Amino acid sequence: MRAGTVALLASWACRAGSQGRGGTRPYHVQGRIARKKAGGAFIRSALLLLALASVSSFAAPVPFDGKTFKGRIACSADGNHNDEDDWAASPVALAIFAQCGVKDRLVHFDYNCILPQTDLEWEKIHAASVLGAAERYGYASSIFHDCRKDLDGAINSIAKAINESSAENPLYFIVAGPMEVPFLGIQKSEGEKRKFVYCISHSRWNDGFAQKYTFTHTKRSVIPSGIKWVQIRDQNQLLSTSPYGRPARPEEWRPWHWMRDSDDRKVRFLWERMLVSTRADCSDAGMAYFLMTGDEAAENSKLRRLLEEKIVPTPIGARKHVRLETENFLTLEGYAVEDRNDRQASHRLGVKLAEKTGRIRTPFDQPYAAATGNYDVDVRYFDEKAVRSQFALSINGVRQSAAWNAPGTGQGWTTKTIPDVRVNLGDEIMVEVQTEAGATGRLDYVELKSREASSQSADRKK
Ligand SMILES: [Ca+2]
Ligand SMILES: [Ca+2]
Repeated sequence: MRAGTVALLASWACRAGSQGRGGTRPYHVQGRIARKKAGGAFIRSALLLLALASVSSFAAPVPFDGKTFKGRIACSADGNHNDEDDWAASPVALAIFAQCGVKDRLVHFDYNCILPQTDLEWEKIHAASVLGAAERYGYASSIFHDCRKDLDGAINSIAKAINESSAENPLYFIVAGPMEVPFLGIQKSEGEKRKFVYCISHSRWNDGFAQKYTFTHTKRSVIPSGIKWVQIRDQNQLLSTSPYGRPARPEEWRPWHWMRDSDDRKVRFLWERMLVSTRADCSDAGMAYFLMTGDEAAENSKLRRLLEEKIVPTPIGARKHVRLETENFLTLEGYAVEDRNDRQASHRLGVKLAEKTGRIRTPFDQPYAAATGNYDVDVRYFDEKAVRSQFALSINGVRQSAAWNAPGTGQGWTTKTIPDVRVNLGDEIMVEVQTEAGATGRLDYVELKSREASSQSADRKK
């Protein structure tokens, strides 16, 4: 199902006049313009604009092309309670940036960011990890902030980094701890700068949804303010070789022996910090690897290639699959985030109706995504027994298929695929729901799956 050609042209015409990726885009207006001005002259001028516009002006936000990093990087890590894994993950993340040659792009790094509880000994050990890696890999010490010693410094540093952002100089903010400190920094920043900030997360814990802690804020405290949320897959699956809650066993250490046996003292330091953590887990560093590559599947061998063999990976350009968690949509209308720790739901989070009807909307603005692409779009929704719900997907206000009904057979999470949907960066993705009384209209995610191998390779060359 293809968006109307005219709407598409109008969309392109509007985009050509906008001020780059971060410009305000009148999503709904685009559809209306399309319908009103579908005359030949308009189409001709739209085609002309399309022809004249350089491809690069719509280029995908590819933060790193293997040589140059476009924008800046900030990180917030915990490590002072709950899990020792950041004692290893923080140094590995710093090693990844340094080995990619972008350490001057890191403008903020706060650590020990769990505020409700702490452990003084853990704070010291994590500080030794962070500052030890900073010294060995040659970072400026002024960008590092211990949240337990200088919370104001951490908050002011985040706000400063955000305030210096623009469409040409975005901030990629890796969230490797809960949301309290990032929230305080974001709250202190200038509101109109937040749309140039991409928060990257891979876990519901970091998103602020923890069972054993009472956090005041979650990612929803910042998403409606215009922060872009980038949820990559759970990095524990590939980068943690021992489970949470107990020390690693000998066979679980084995995959990391290349660190132990390295000729590079900096790499041996990473091994030492992993040993100290007792956990064979640097999963939060997977977000740093993603930021350098667009690859959501960082694994041991890829880290070895970069950190030990010093081979900088070629970024993938545009991701073939981009999953947008519904809980991260910019605008929830009649909807609220639902945290019932549902292991069947992606990231164990979703949204459900707070009213009888509702819709969720978000601009498609993700790093390592094609500027324009044709996708099969999965919408994952919940089928409830004996209750009817109807769902519909729209791009820029244009329906992409007939609305579909949940079967009402109680089969639970169900995926509807809408084939061949054209989506440009900046387009608004919307899911609308109508239900009978008592239905929840649960939604888990919307996933864009590229159909275009040819355009993927074209994007890779950019
Ligand atoms: Ca962490
Ligand atoms: Ca979800």
